[in-house]
Order: sequence, then C-alpha cells, then structure tokens
Amino acid sequence: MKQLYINGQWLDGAAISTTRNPSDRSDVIDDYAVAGAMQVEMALEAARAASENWRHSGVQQRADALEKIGAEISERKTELGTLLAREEGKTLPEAIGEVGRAAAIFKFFAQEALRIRGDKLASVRPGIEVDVTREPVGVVGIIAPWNFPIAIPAWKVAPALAYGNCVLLKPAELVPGCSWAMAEIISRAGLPEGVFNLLTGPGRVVGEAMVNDRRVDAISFTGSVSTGSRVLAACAARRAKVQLEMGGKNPLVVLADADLDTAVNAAIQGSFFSTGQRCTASSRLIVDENIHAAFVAAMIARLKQLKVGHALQAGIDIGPVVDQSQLDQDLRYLQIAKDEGARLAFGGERLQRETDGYFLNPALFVDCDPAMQHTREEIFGPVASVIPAKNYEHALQLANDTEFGLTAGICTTSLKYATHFKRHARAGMVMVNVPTAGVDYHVPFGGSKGSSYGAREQGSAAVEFFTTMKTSYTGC
Ligand code: UN1
Repeated sequence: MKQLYINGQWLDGAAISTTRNPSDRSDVIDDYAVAGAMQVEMALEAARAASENWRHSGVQQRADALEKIGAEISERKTELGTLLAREEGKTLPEAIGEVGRAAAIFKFFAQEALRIRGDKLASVRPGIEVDVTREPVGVVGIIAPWNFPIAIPAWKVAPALAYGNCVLLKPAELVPGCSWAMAEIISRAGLPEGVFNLLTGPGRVVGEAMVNDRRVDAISFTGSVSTGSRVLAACAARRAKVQLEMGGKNPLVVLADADLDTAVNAAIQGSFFSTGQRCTASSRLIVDENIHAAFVAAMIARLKQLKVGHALQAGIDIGPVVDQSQLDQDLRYLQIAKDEGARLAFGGERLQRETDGYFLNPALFVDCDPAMQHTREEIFGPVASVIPAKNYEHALQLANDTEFGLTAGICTTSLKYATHFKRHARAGMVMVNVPTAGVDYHVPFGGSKGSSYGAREQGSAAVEFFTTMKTSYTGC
C-alpha cells in the first residue's frame, strides 16, 4: 500500500483506495492511502511549522533539491511513463513525453530559484532607500487534475518550492500513482520535514480542508469549472490567494489559404490526441466554407488511420477514456449533438478490444451551428465539431463566441490574418499553424474569460503567484 507523506514520514490514511488501468480493468495498479481529517490536520500543522524556517532557506539549497528531483524523474522516464500510461490511459509515447516535461520543469525552476529579483529605488524623501523584494507566500495547497498526472503537479510543486513555500499536494483520486512516485523522489531530495506533504484522498475531505483552512495561504487549482468556482468562493471568503485553471472550448480556425496538411495535423493532434482530455484541446474546428469539403475529407481519411487501443501497446495513437463517468459524459454529448442536428461524419462508437477498457472511436461532427449545446460546453473527450465560416471576420467572431478563453488556433499562410488573429483572439494563448494543445514549459500558461483566474502559471510568470511583495524603506 502506498502511504501518505506528512512531516517527513510515510503514514497510513483513514481508508484505502485501489486504482485500475482504464485500458484493462483487470489490471490493478496499486492501493493508495486515503487521507482522513486527522491526517489532513497533521499535514496542515507540519507545513505551517516548517514554513517558518523554510521561507528563509537559501536559494542554493532549493536549487539543489529541485535539480536532484528533476534529474531522477528524467532518469526514470520510461518507468514513470509506463505507470502514467497505465493509470491515466494516455499512450506510452505521450506519457513518457509528459514525464520528460515534468523533469524539465523541476530543472527550470531549480534555476529560477537563483533568479528571484527585486528592485532598489531612491525614495522621494532625501536620505531614504526603497527595496522591493519578493517573499514566499507561505503554505500552498495544490489541487491537481487527472489528465496530466505528473506534469501539472510538477508545474505547481516546483515553483512553490523554488520560491520558498511549503506544499500540500492533493492529486486527483483517479491518478495518485504519479504523484506518489514524485513524492517519493521529493522525500529523498534533502528538504526539511514538513516542507512537502502528499495527501492522496477525496476533494470533499482533503480539498475542502485546504481551501477553508487559515493555515493555507494560497491555493493553486486545475480542474473543472464547477469545482473551481467553489474553490474561488471559499478562498475569497477568507481572502486567500488563489489561481484557477479550468475549462476550454478552444477554436481552431482553418482559413481557405491554409496548408491543408498543416491544418489537418493540427486538428487531429489538438482534438483527439490524449483522447481529447486536455483543457487545451481544439473542440471547435471553424473552417472557411471554401475549404470545408476538402478539410472534412482529409480529416476523415486521417481519422480512419488512427489506432485506438491499449495505451501500452506499440503503434496506438489514442488510448482509452479515463473512466466510466467520463465515458458516460462523452456518450451523453454525442447523443446531444445528434439530437440537435449535427451530422456525425466519423466515429463516436464504443470500441471493443482484447482488454476490457473504455475505448471510444474519435468523433467528428460537421454542419454544426454555433448555437448548438455541444459546441458551447466542454466535453473533455475525443469529440470535435466542424463549424463552417463565411470568411476570416466571421471565423474570428465564431472563435471568440464562447465563455472560455484558454487557447485559440489559426491555420493560415497569410501574415495579415495571422497577425490580426494574434491580436484579436480572446484567449490566453494563441497558436498559429500549430495545435492548440501541447505547450512549452518555460513560458506563461493560462487563459482569459471563464478559463482561468488569478496569476499565470509556468515560466518566469510563476513568481507572481508563489511570492508576495515587500517594500522596505531604509533611512541612511
Ligand atoms: C498542454 O496542452 O500541453 O489540464 C497542457 C489541461 C491543461 C494543460 C494542457 N491545464 O489540459
């Protein structure tokens, strides 16, 4: 049984939960401790107590620890990637890629710890100097989703530690394994007791306690809009710092002048890889009506070649849906789309394979109207809808006609339209001739409108959330 990590010790929880492989329900992954109120209390106390010293720790110590963690994650890429593919269901190459990204994130923030900058200014009053410095926030509660079982915990934990914070990590219940493996590596990196704590368990116990407890100074959350809204309300009520990454309904615009191969590659990758289970997935394909028929024909040809199956099998392009409840949601939206008159041009059916897994053929709907429910709500599955556009202006208007604003993509060979789109797309990230999903780890990540709230994650921008400013005046 894999235990909780609290105050430098491995401890049992209040219960045990067993995880299974979504590619093969007969494959039991492991038993994980489920934290109860008592263990959460211990972790809160430990993190609070450790914070007093850790906030004054040297940056070399932090950089060394993060470098060591990154190096071990990198060395064990294949083993950890196999675990990730088993517990979440993304294909082995995708899973190994994600582990590599987690390693790179730790190494990046090892260096960022050495670059914590401040400002020195002259006071407007004679004989006084002003210093503006950055300090740790204190104790950070991290609530991570299931779709990036190691990269998202890494991109929240690494900056939290780099900038001198203590951490309580609550991974998603479906995928505790990758966070447990990461915690085990962190436990040997030389951090003082209580600086990093792992609390596997349910949101209603662990998450609720973290968002409501005054000993937690800040909450970094990635997950659904509904949970994110509850997290925000709880944090606002006690004025805790909070950042939220939530849903997307990301558009990929394909103009008539686009290179067709580039557009189809971006759409296939962005809509269906990782089984469409990315908040950056392109679920609305907004296509100029002059290229519409050719685009749809090319998409169907590519979709026919995609192999859906067991995530660990060689040559598989798309693994299973993560679990029964996500599969039910995908199937429900497929039915809604059919009922509201969208034409199913490809896929959408359950697939049987040798193993008992949640396999779903990627679905492409065409002739979609932007008022249809399935084109407005996040499905989080391998489902994309083609919406025809009259021209660039119409496509831009359709792209922005959403409550979300995470990523927005365009495929075009026109510098004029690419530039205009970069300026006018209402999204935190814009992609020109590349998929809307799959981002770099050293630059800011985040959205506008209903997708995100609070300071940006990743890259040098992470310093905003994980530190607070102090202005000091010295009379000399
Ligand atoms: C990516 O597309 O590379 O939950 C990352 C998500 C996002 C991460 C996407 N927070 O899908």
